[in-house]
Amino acid sequence: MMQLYQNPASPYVRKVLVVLHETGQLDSVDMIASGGSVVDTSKMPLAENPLGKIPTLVRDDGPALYDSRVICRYFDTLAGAGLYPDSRLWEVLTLESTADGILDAAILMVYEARIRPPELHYAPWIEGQWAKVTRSLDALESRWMGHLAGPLDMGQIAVGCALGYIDFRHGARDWRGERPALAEWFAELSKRPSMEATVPVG
Ligand code: 99T
Repeated sequence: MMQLYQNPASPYVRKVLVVLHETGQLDSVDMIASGGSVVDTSKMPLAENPLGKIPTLVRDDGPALYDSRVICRYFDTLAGAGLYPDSRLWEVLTLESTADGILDAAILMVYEARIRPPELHYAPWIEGQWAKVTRSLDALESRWMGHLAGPLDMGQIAVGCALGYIDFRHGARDWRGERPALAEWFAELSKRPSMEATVPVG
């Protein structure tokens, strides 16, 4: 049985869980509770993933897989689910990269506040991270809505997980006001059972 090191607060883990839901593979994975940070690696799968991050997937027949992009594509391939259609592969991968970049910035903001001592907090750095998020959301609103309206693919799943994480950790910052199309799209996506079952907690 494969083992997925995971935590219900992690949006990268959520990408994998949504893929498992959407492709009917939940039963093929044992969920291993994990978590931590760069300063607390005691529950991280360090032997399997030297980066000390989750998600990490341990397989019976080969090296462990990481990161979320690799694991999601692996499960898509196992199921032949078509979440990376050839006809728009580069768009899907770039959309997933955009969503993951939003997450990277949003999480660095959380780590800055949670891990670094208050006297070392640097407001321009925090707002620079948030500017990455808002520029990316603007790009989604102005350039990607046509793609988002199409059949479900990995780019859409990643964007859904990114928006869910902004609500979860940065709920005080209103991202919907100036982006009505994206907000409406996210409200619809959130009704999918795979999204409802994986709402972040922690
Ligand atoms: O950075 C660390 O040392 C530990 N952090 C993580 O493991 C986070 C958990 S989300 N995961 C990643 O950074 C994975 C990124 C990778 N590129 C991927 O898998 O796509 C924790 C969120 C929270 O607690 O708010």
